[in-house]
Amino acid sequence: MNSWFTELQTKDMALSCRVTEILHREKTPYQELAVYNTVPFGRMLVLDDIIQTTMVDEFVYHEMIVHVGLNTHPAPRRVLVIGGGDGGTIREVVKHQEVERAALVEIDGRVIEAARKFLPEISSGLTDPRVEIIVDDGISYVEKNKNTYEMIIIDSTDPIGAATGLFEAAFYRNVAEALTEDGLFVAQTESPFFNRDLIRRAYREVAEIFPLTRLYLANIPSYPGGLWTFTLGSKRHDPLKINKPVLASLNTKYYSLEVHKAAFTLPPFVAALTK
Ligand code: AG3
Repeated sequence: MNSWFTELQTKDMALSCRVTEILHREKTPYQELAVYNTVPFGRMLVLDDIIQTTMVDEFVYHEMIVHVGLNTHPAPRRVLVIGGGDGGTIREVVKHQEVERAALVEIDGRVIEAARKFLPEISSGLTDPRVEIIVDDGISYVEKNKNTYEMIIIDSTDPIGAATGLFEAAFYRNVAEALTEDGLFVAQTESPFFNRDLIRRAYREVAEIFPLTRLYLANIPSYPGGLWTFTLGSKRHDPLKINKPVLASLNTKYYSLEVHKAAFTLPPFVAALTK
């Protein structure tokens, strides 16, 4: 097979990779879903022609969206993941023994099914008995659940279509209310090269609602520009003041206590987005 998959990362820039096999393709009620096997990234999950996660670099994203926040909170018992139907975020959440209940609220049940079938290494955590899977709209779910979670993780697609509401002030306010009094949240907030306005606006809105707001970075080569941001909003605990050890049982490949701290060291052009 000699075909290529191309993601138009911005309207003027593309990432192409050689596909060895089309494992799955379907039109769900929400989007076009595909799983390809590729030479550079191995199996990859693609939604509406946008790369969501790949076997080669998924660990960076999933470890960093989860462990920074969970290691910051002294006793995270209930965790909510919005989006993340592939299960990679949940897989990292359930590595924390103190987590008693982890809810996954994914709007498109087909993403969960495709991940179970074609990405078992990523979706493995979905079978953990502490996990509750809810196929629903995350925006209305957080509105209905108040004062419940120590941590909320927003593992969304890019801010286009249905996901735009996950990057808005009204949603962040509902997230704050769904958190317990010392809760915190982390959202993936795109590229500091190509989504500066979005990052700046999200940061400002979170900072208006949460006493503590921090931006941090990780390297994810299959995403536009490779360098990626996460925005953390916290009611009490500061990710820069953690003194929890990193449990060996987390078994991480990117996250460590040093990386946790280093991730908040922002190059000036990124720090400028927080001012
Ligand atoms: N969420 C998607 C991150 C955005 C990727 N953007 C892009 N390739 N243009 C990842 C979900 C993984 N659980």
